[in-house]
Amino acid sequence: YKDTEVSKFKEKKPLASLTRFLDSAPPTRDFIGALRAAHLRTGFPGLIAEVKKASPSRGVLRENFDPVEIARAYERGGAACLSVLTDEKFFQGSFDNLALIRNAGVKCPLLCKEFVVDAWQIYYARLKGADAILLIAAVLPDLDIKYMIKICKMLGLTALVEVHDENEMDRVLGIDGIELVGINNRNLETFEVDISNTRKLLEGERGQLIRDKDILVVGESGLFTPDDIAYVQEAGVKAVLVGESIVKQSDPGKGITG
Ligand code: IGP
Repeated sequence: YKDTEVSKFKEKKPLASLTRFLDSAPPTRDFIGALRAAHLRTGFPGLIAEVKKASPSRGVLRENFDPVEIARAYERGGAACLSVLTDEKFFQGSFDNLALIRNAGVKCPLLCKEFVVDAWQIYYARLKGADAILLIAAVLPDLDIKYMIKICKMLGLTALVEVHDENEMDRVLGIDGIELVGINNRNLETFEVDISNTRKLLEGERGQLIRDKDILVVGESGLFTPDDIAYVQEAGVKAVLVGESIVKQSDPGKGITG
């Protein structure tokens, strides 16, 4: 985080000037509403399509990477929302890509995919046009998650809180005000993907509590085929986050419908 665009910005601008700017920023769009509407309309999980150039486990996924072109293709293909990698170090993403897509008039609400460890990154995401931001339970203590959720609410952003095991799911279910939870099927240490993780974390009492709290669950990572989507839908998700399998297609929009 110390070498990022955000920290350079933070050094130059006092928080007061940033909050003044944010007061006049265009409103955010309803991320969860878009996912629920897509699910109701199609009967399939709402799709968050990911604009991702590269990943640590797979290297470069797409050579001719034009973020706006990909975003438009996803929108045409029927994505409900988009996820834009802003992390530079591991994913070759950028906040510029987020701003470019927002300013190109793409209507799908945008998730900023960043490793958030400092509240400043949330303000910066809002400034660059995000409608939602990722908070990863594996890297944030409960107190930070609570504090960051408050900041998100204040800024009109939706927080997607990501978990990848039972312990993280239980922590997150104990925090008030969480509306959107992502289950990552990728093991963060080994990078191995196992989509049965989604099913495992939604079984029994956990699944019941999630339904009682009306939390929308997103199945994340390693989804490639219609069978994979059907499997996580059966497990209880109403939304999915898909990157690799669609960003690699020559027409990423057709990757969605095909
Ligand atoms: C997309 P995939 O396997 O379809 O490309 O996965 C998304 O779930 C993945 O990129 C992701 C991610 C993250 C990336 C999930 N959680 C956290 C960076 C940080």
